[in-house]
Amino acid sequence: MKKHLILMLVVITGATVSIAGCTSSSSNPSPGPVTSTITSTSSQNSVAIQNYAFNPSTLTIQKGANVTWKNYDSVQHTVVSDSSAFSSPLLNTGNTYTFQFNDSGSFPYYCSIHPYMKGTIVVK
Ligand SMILES: [Cu+2]
Repeated sequence: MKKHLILMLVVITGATVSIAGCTSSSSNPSPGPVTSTITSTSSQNSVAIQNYAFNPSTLTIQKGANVTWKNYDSVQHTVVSDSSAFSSPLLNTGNTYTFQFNDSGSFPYYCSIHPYMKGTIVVK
């Protein structure tokens, strides 16, 4: 009788864990408990500046998340928003620039030194 009860408890606990695991993995790709929208601020989104181009050229992120650009070229670049929402200083080789997006929308940007270099951050 007692053995039966323990076995049932194990089965129930196992089922609960697997359901919780499914739910969190499908709604949020990052590990850890799903508490609020704040979780997206900790996610690392990066754009490489390489060969006179932004890679990826279009990046979709969650509202409140950071984006970090890193210059891999041997020349200086900048990251300047079309709408002046953000603007980096001159980035030397290996330098990074990080901006937090607290407003949703589409944010096209370019390099002020090479205006043909274009990218877009989409904030959902
Ligand atoms: Cu440039």
